[in-house]
Amino acid sequence: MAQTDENHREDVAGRANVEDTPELLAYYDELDGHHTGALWTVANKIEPWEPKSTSVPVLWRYADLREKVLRSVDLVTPEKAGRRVIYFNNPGRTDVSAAVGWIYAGLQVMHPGEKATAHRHSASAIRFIMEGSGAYTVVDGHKMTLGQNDFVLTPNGTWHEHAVEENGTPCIWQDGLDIPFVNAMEANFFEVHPDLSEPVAFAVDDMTKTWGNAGLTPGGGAWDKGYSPMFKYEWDRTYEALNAYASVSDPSPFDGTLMEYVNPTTNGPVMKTLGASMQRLAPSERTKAHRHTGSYLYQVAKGSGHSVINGQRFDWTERDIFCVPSWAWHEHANASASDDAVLFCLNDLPVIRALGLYREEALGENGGHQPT
Ligand code: 1HN
Repeated sequence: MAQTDENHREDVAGRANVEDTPELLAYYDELDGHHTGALWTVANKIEPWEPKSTSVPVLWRYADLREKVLRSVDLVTPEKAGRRVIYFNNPGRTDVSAAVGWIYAGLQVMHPGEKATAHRHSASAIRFIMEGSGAYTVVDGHKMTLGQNDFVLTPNGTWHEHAVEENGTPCIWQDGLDIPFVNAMEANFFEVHPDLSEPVAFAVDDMTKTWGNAGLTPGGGAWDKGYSPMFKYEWDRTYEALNAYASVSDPSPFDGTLMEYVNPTTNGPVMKTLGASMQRLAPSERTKAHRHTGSYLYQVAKGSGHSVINGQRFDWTERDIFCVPSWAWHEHANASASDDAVLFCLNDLPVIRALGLYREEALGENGGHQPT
């Protein structure tokens, strides 16, 4: 869907359009010798008419990856590896380890009785729990039990460690971090806990039980950190909220029924750099295509269906992961006529919005659908 209108041609007045001559080439060499360059040789590249993501749409099938992730358990220990993770490598990105845009993601596995040491870093992280029982994570002394489809925060600067209880089962979850972004900002610090572990200092799941009570906040409760005090958002209550909202509202033509995870003390994003949402597609629902700035990594929390991303169809089922790069056309469809489908989405919208870079556009052709 290349833009072909007048304003998007490269040879319009006001756009750099200088042809090489032997004299100019010699001049460029001279500039290069002084660590400089002529802007008109790069202007059209560094000022594209519209965002040009180097990330490509990708679907990572859990059916392909699950066995590979589990195999890593026989190959490396968490002690040696630090974290035992298979990360998503967007084929359009060779410069950094990124799933899409400036978002890193991977699948982490831990067996019963294993423990990953405590550390902290400037990057912020989320976990989305995929399978297994007995896993827990400790964030700044707050221990949280991890259940399927729970969404968990590790805000920047917080100590965190993970483990699976002896009587648990192998556990797999998705990690998502703003690592590529924080590295691009050249602001990342990393520290291993001096004791390799952090004591549990509060009642288990206290943050969710304190801050996760719809419409109610603790009396005298004060929280002034730049991230949500609710470190864990449980699936049951998320799904309940989605269904309740869907029962009294019309779905968005582009997003179905979409709810954003928020910091209950501000109603703003859960962390400064990473945001997340959960979106429900009713039985047989098919959304219209739109595009917006920001990078998006989806995980299918429930059901099956397909998405069309920049004209390419991706069929998905539970636990599959796929990405929508910035400014890519996308639309989603639920394959089932009887069950809903639910998509978890990790994104960098807090950054995009805070910097005033959000922009959105609906597709006007073919009744709002992309040709495939
Ligand atoms: C990290 O701290 C974790 O704590 C997982 O589980 C993946 C990838 C890059 C940098 C830090 C974790 C990570 C990570």
